[in-house]
Amino acid sequence: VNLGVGESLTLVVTSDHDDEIHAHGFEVEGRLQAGKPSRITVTGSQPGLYEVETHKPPLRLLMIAVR
Ligand SMILES: [Cu+2]
Repeated sequence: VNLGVGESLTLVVTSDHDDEIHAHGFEVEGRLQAGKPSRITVTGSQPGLYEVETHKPPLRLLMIAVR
């Protein structure tokens, strides 16, 4: 996913188990409750390539390229 500096992106994520979602580089974290959609919003600031992952277990969901 590409994101311009100053642009925002909202992700809606539904997990089948309780988990945490973490957008590295943006330092945005959210709690995922089994079966319930959760949303996090990130805003591009520093150009780079950043990972969005869950923690239980560690799972890469997507990469965000800020340009
Ligand atoms: Cu993390």
